[in-house]
Amino acid sequence: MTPDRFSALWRSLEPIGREPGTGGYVRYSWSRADLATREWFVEEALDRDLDVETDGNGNLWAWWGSSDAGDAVVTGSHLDSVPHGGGYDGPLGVVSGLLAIDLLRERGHGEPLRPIAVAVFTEEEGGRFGVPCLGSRLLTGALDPAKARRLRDRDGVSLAEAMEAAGASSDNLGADPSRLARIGTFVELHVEQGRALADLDRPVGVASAIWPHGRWRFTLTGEGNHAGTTAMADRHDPMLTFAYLVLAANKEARLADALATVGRVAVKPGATNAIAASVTAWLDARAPDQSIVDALVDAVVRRVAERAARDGTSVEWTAESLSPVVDFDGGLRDRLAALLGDAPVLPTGAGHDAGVLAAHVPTAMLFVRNPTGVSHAPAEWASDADCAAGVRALADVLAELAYP
Ligand code: HGY
Ligand code: MN
Ligand code: MN
Ligand code: MN
Repeated sequence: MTPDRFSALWRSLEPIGREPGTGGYVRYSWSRADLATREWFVEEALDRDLDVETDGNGNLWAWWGSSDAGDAVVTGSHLDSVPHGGGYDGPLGVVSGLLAIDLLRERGHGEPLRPIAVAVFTEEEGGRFGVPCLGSRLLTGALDPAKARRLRDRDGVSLAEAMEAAGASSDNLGADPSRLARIGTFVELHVEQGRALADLDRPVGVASAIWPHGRWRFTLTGEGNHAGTTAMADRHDPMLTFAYLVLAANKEARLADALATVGRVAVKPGATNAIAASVTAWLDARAPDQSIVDALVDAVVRRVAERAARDGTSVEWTAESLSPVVDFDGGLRDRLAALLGDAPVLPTGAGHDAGVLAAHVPTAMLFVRNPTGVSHAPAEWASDADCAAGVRALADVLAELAYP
């Protein structure tokens, strides 16, 4: 597997959903760009004589070999992006899965004793409907399908309406135990979202754990009024409370050696000449340990409530999605690290479908070096040479697991 071989397949996917100018990606689930990436995947899978299925949750599965023994070796990742995100987060795992099958065949491997599948999980980023790992959470029963059906995007379109508009039925959303039972192991290859491999000067690593993390929605309510006729002393401006929320999250995270981000905000009415009536803000909090996340959120809520009392505003908050810590299967992790020439073993603060699957099947993750360390932004990058090394590593892992 050469860098050019990797690049040839990569370049066929790369332009889909990329914004001219910024180079960022907008690939929201069930959008036109998403449908184009789905079409790309199905075509590439059929070109490889893989059996392609779309499950009731909209996840795609491309199978090499079939058996009901429940020992399938599944790889893959996701194709959706955060708004204006990078191009490698997700797609690298999907492209690498397809190329790893090519490489196994070139090495002379016939149909695997344990079926191999490349999976594409839908709405991993939660970029459109707000709940990350939507497809894998529905598959595993971690998310109530009725609640999922009602999730709405920024334009008020529900998941059910978006699926139907895309020609997909939302009637079969929900846990799929028989499909889950087919999976023996899940191995997700992903671009590293950090610089650990760059600092170690290694192209491929193995994940040890995913930090616990969650998303909280804060609704700050004040009094809308005219910007030109309301004295400063008479205002109850939720933007002040919002500014304090951002500062409190930042301060508490630094104190706790944790990570807190307020990356999304919605202001109503959102007029230049009107004092905001309400502000909705989303907090993303992460740390190596659940108790640190809990303490951080408690401290932020407490400080914002105190500030709201001073501003004459009110604050309501709710947890939108929580991902507990994931310690990957140590046996599988150590076996793969050894198989890959004592590859570095490292934790990640990013969430993944592998984190959801890990509660049900032995799961591992491979990381590919990202020299910029940047992710969820257009600067996210991996070299063709490192991506080709990732494909070779994934093929070694699939050979180890699917040809016992
Ligand atoms: O948010 C995350 O960590 C993941 O990239 N969805
Ligand atoms: Mn991501
Ligand atoms: Mn990802
Ligand atoms: Mn006016």
